[in-house]
Amino acid sequence: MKGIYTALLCSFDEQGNVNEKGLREIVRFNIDEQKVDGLYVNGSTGENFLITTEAKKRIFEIVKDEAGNQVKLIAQIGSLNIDEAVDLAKFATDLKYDAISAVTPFYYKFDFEEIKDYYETLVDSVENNLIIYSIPALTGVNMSLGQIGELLNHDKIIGVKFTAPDFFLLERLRHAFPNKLIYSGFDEMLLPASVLNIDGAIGSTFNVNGKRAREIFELAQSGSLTEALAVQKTTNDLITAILDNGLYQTIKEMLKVKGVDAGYCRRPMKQLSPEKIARAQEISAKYI
Ligand code: MN9
Repeated sequence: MKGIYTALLCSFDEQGNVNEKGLREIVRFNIDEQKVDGLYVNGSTGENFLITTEAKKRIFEIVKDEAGNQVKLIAQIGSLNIDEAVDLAKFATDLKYDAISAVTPFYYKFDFEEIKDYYETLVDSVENNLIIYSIPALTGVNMSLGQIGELLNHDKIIGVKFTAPDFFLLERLRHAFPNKLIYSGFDEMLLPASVLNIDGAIGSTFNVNGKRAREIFELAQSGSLTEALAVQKTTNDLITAILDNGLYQTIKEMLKVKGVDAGYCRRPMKQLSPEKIARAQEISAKYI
């Protein structure tokens, strides 16, 4: 389960429905062109928190059907509705997803006992392993080393997607849990995370920059830090340009330049203006 995983975008039509043909093309582009090791399905990048349960299931089905066993598949099933999360965990497990992952429950200020109950309920509901999805900047949920450790002590909780700029905590986690999977979640910080011996990375920008991400990760592992930094610098020029123009919308427009029908983002995410579409096309021409 180690390696470079794309946080998969989903293609939606202008009405916000899943565009199956476009989603299949995004899967193919990631496997065939970006050569990633796996796909993280229905995460933030997949606009998971904006769609119905039915759409989430359809996306799990389409991605599994298109990817088969060519790459590893992780299903993000976390939800504030714990019954929905259990239902999705079973659904993805039946489809033979390699692991499930769940975002920390957010919005209400759950205490750790509640967070632990949520994870145990999810992982005990299926014959599958679970990866914690920690993204404090979006959820407001900050767990300590001891708390993450308490979750990781469960046999079937096999790792964490660590999307936080806290390298002290990341190093302590790595040290404390040499046999658990730690994935870096901020693409712009892949090099420093790789230096700390992470097992892989999961990122939105890998939809268009997966090859450079792999270079950074592998160069760091082999100790070629100067070379790795040069690739991270180019990557960060690209990420800066993407973030300035609108994250998911810009990645979708970049994919369209490559012939991938990446579609639209769902409301309330806005559409790009014609000027921003032109800018996304320039970014695509420059970096992919
Ligand atoms: O899955 C992604 N997080 C979000 C990880 O989209 C919220 C990252 O890949 C970021 O999009 C990326 C840009 O900041 O690092």
